[in-house]
Amino acid sequence: MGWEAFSEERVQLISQYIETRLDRFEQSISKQLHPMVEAMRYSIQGGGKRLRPMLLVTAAEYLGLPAERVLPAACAIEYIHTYSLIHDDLPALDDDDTRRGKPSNHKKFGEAVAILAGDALLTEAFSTMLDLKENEFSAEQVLNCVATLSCYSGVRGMVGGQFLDVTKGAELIDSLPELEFIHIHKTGALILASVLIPTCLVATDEETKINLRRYGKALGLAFQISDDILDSEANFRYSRGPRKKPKPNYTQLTAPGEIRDRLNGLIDDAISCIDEKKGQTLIDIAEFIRTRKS
Ligand code: GRG
Repeated sequence: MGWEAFSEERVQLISQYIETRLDRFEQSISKQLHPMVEAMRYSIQGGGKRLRPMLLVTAAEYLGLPAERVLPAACAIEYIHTYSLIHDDLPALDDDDTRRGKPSNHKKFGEAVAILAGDALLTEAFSTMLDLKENEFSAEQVLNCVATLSCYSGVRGMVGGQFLDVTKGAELIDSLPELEFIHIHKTGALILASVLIPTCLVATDEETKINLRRYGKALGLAFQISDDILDSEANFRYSRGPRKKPKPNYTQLTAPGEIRDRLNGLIDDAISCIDEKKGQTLIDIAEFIRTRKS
């Protein structure tokens, strides 16, 4: 099976699980709360690439775990990612009217509901992660997944990176290491968590763990760099209207050729950590990030 067909099949499997999980959740709560679930569903079904759950499932398969067994963890990571996008679009943060080609959550449901939809996805992520218990993992393994998700999505990871991004301001970030520190946390941490979580679920030798960590770290930063490149190449993509604050960006601190070199270096490094005999899909994902157009 080629990469595209495989990726489509995987995205379908993940999306199907996400929908079923949300349906089950809706059925378990009072009818008067169903509009809350509608706001959660609106963003989670919003046509994202499902990159993080794809990575999680693929890293799990690399370690010998079937995709189906880790779907609760894949769903949890997409919930966290989606909550972060809903909150990032709010007027207090990035003030974006659209997301994934449609009105952002607060434009559709209002700010108060959007804040709560993000909060709900964040909390449900941890409850979803606990569903791993149904797939014959031990309590200790599941707890380690919860600890990893909480570490990389919280202040030590994504939230911390976002805090620095918001409070420092583009004009105060004047060096590449400083910019990369923010990107490694804001965007990279969740991508790294996606490949680390499967290592909590199966006995993994130290060398493989170290290599997967290096792969995830390199890929996380590479993803943000590719995002900056896409931003600078297609102004319309995230055109920053008059309401928006300038964002720290690679293109402001490096020459165009240098950004590409940094991206290529990171992707090559990520690929070098993977055993190509069993990790072709992890390599394909890295190559996708090198050349992605969306
Ligand atoms: C609000 C706590 C909090 C955190 C927000 C990641 C983030 C932190 C904000 C998103 C800002 C942004 C657009 C960063 C660029 C990289 C990025 C995360 C892009 C969106 O991810 P994709 O391309 O999105 O995987 P899809 O829609 O495909 O899921």
